[in-house]
Amino acid sequence: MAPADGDLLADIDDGIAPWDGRRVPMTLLGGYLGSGKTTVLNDLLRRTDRAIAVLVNDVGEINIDAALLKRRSGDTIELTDGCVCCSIKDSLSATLADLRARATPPDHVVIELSGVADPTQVVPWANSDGFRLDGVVVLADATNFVERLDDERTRPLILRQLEPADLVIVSKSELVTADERVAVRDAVLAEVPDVAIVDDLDGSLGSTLLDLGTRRGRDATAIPPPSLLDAHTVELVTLPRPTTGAALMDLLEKLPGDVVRAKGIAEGPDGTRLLIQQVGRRRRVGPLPRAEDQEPTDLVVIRVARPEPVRVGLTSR
Ligand SMILES: Nc1nc2c(ncn2[C@@H]2O[C@H](COP(=O)(O)OP(=O)(O)OP(=O)(O)O)[C@@H](O)[C@H]2O)c(=O)[nH]1
Ligand SMILES: [Mg+2]
Ligand SMILES: [Zn+2]
Repeated sequence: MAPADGDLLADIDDGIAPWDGRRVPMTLLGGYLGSGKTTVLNDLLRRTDRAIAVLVNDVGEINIDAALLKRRSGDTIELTDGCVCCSIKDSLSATLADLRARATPPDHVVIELSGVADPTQVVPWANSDGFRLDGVVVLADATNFVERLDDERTRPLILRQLEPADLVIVSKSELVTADERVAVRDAVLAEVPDVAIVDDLDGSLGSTLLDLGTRRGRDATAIPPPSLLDAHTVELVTLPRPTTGAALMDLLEKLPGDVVRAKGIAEGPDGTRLLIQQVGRRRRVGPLPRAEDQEPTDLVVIRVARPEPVRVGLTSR
């Protein structure tokens, strides 16, 4: 049942309180494309024995993150091909209904939001029957946060991601200077003065995600439906099979300069798997451990849309 336009609460709260009224805490993990959400979530799953149900939202047609998380958690649910805060809210409702139908509740639910999601839009689901919001954790990528905040195309989204945060994790702090680290902190605190903030030096702060006990109510209905996904274009690039790390680096070099995020799993020599990660201009191609489980994928390429779309000769489909 699709909600009417702008009627955010129409399809939540099915009216059946599951699990004898117990409410499972839910963490919303947000932050811009490539900021480190999956990395910190993987770290959490590595460190805990708790039965955590993980919902992971990738805006592309293929869910690379789910492949990366499945290695850690048996309970990973994919929300794919759209953004969970706007274009695929129905999928989220259906997924939560499936969880409610389970005889045994998970200990905790973590949703990795898409990199273009506004967490506030998802808060009503986190407080729907059977669940309660535990916290909103937002990643700020130290290598590009100030740049994204200053860029008028990405600033509105960055602000909407920051506003509801209970905790901001400044990721990739080890890649910047101490002065730059301070600049990121200052920039965050200038926008949300009262927020808790921690520096993550190596993606190892997973255990800070849980049990925050959120600090305030958030009025999602007061916020207009977002068009943040619309501000980005998602394309798929077919990768040669098999290929090599060097060939992939070459391909990444040739992508347009306005690519903000690219990721995919390629078939390397001898059936190995190569994980491709690009965030802004920073790119890495490396072997994917436990590769036998993962099918190769196309390369998901996300760009900030411009008023006049530029055709760049990507073989998208
Ligand atoms: N050096 C360093 N690299 C990091 C850190 N956190 C994440 N990365 C790298 O940044 C890239 C993107 O990380 P992800 O965890 O996939 O980011 P994400 O926010 O889940 O990305 P999307 O889901 O696509 O929005 C990967 O290559 C990570 O290895 C960190 O703290 N330090
Ligand atoms: Mg991710
Ligand atoms: Zn959205």
